[in-house]
Amino acid sequence: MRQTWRWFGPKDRVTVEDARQAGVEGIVTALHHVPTGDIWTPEEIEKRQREVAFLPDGSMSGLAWEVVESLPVSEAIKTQTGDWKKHVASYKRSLQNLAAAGIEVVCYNFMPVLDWTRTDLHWRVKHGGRAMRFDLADFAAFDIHILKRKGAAESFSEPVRESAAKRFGAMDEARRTQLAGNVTAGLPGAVESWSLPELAAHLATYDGVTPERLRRNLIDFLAEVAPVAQSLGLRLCCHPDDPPFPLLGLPRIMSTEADYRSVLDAVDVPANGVTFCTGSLGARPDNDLPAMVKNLADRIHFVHLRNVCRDTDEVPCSFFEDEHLAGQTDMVAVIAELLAEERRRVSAGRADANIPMRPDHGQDILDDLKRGAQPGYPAIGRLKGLAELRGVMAALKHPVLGARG
Ligand code: DNO
Repeated sequence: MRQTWRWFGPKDRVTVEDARQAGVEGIVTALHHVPTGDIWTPEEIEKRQREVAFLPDGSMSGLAWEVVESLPVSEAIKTQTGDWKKHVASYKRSLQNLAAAGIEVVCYNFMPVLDWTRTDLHWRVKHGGRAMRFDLADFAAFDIHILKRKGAAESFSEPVRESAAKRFGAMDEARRTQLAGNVTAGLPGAVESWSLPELAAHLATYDGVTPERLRRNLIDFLAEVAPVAQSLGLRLCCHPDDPPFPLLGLPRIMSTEADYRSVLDAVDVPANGVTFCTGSLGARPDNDLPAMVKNLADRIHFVHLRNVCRDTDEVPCSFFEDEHLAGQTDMVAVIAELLAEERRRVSAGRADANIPMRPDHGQDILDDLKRGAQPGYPAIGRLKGLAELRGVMAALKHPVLGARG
């Protein structure tokens, strides 16, 4: 697998030089500053390519921008309202500009209103480091008591509602503000950040948008852009919902294998593919991740490897981001399936046999606790994850093990 590393651009406190020392082969980034719906121009793309290729002292980094994460899909496209047709046209143009710049893999998501969501960004784990956590009772406390969304209480079970009321009662003002900020202010890479009234207004735009409707809108979008991507030699890959269940009464439609299957089959071109994120999909006990890799294999264009530990086996549930080889996802089995797919691609003569992966998220450990990098994207925690994953890949590819297995 091709080892890549997410970089948020010049403001990222984990630099391209750091990525180089981590030993990665390529960079994953985006033009986070371009408003959603606008065209990514050749000039802006080239500028970011230079920022990746050259270190501050003017020497070459030896790294290139290989994967876009993300080329965001506007709310207008998701709801098919307002300027959505114009945004689709801009999206196609951005794809053309990326292809002309030599970038082939483009990740996006189709989560309404919120991208990934956590209630704690620096939750203390047993070893004293910090990790991200999604706590269902805290989330319910936000939804019912802070946002005060109509219908919120009914979206949770009675025990969760009760814990939420207790939690909310015990929270001081600072924690309430922090919790609201964690949910609404947009985590790294998320394109939008809302105030509470703005969030409520955006939620209202989904009144009457059923999961079936949202899926149809995604398919309509892909019917437009996937053939363009295909003709340009690009690979589009949809990131799963994170967490993989509905929140705030919004539909979520990319949470399971069946969700992916229906969308891949509906627009049946190789460029319509999957970002296989083990951390997102792993937050549902009914997702069998190694089996999902096997079944979706030929359309997996990009991989995020990380692990979660769920508190219970219910959907929805609370979870925290565990170490890459801990948690409930059988990471060795997932990687074995991915390597098997790479071998199949080699035999089929596919040019995309080396699938880009990145160590996704990491716990804050050691000096990460002082660096103040983007939540979930520390230097050392990610490097530790990458080192462990690299060990698994090396072992699984070793001829001795291959011969025995
Ligand atoms: C979180 C990320 C997501 C992802 C987008 C892709 O760490 O994996 O924000 O970048 O959902 O569109």
